Amino acid sequence: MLNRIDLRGSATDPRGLLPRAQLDVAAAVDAIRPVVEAVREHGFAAVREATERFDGVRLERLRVPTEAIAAAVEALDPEVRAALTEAIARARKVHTDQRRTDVTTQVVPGGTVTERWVPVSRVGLYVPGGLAMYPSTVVMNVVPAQVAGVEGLVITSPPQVDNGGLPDARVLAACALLGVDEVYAVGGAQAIAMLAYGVPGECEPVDMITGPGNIWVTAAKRLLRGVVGIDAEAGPTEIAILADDTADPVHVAADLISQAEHDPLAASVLVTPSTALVEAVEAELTRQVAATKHTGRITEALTGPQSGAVLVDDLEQGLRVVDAYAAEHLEIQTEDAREWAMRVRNAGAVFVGAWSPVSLGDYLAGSNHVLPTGGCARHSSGLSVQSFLRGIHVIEYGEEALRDVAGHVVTLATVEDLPAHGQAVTARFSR
Ligand code: HSO
Ligand code: ZN
Repeated sequence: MLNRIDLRGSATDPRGLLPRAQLDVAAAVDAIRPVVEAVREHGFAAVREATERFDGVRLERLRVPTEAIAAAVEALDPEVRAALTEAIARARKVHTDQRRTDVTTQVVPGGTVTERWVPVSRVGLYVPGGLAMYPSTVVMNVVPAQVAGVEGLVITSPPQVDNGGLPDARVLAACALLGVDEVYAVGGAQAIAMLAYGVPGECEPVDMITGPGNIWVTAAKRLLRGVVGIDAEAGPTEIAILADDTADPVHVAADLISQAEHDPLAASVLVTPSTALVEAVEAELTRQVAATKHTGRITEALTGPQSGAVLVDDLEQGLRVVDAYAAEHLEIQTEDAREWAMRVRNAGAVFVGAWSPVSLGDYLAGSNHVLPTGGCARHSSGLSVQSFLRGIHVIEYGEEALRDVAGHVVTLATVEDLPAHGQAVTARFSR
């Protein structure tokens, strides 16, 4: 089922070895530009017109009444409620421990620099409403923002015809469980424009937008980057597994399938020195794929050019391969898995050993599941408390401390031909 890539005996750079799906976001930007412009110029009328056209819903108000949010959690299946509640509690526990503290450095006596971590004031979270409607993603975006101390947290999600023009009931329920009550029934590019520019009388503009979305949403975020802060552009999900003979093929196959379930463009990659494991995993894939629900899109993902089984000489070469690939999710299913995991340099998140599957991390490990895709793990991290904080340097020098260093300031100002910079210091001492 998987493409075979044999790198044994090869010294070539493994980068670019597995193709990654490319979406044409640039073309989509041109398509959504008029919608974004209309929202900026005409506000409510334009959001309403776009919503009628794209979602088939005529909105009287953009904001969801708070009673509807409360009603959604009342109607939620108790088992779903218990699972979401536990997911929220675990994510809160982990993210709370990870909040950074302010650091003050005494540079010289009488001269300090403090780094203050200050939350973004107002954040908009986009929650998709179609195939990829995930209450767990609401949790993964809202929890770090709340732990960071974001005060204005708003959620927007497309209105559903079958939910009386409100967003999906599970999304509303997740909002209620997280204590978010500012929710809008708006989706697509018009939602991103609403958040970025605001809609007079309906929605105040936000400072930053996070959350996944389809290509139109991604295009609108790209267009409005700069007007507002934007999180990373999420591509199709990816799992890489570094495994040796000690790995259980049943686990390996199940985990490759689990992320392939998201999308026909999802990538599932096995990296191993063991031909026996590849054969055993192939047999398991055939058996398990036939027995699971979304056989069609899983088969498409597993057989696509973005997925494969990579044979390597040994785990050292395997480590170089997974580092070059920089997967969103990396599982280590080897002997001494922890040691290998600690040597990984590029991955969105690393899952260690037989009992830490990616799907645990998707929901209940306590870690965040919003992670860099498309090789962005080489330079970026997943969503965290840090994503919602800005480090502001606070500089506080006294007279003597400034006097002591004044000569150096003047020297550097002169060398850059910016004498007024130097004079701003010397003027303080020349009277
Ligand atoms: N694996 C996805 C997140 C997710 N899985 C949501 C299930 N629901 C991207 O990390
Ligand atoms: Zn997932």
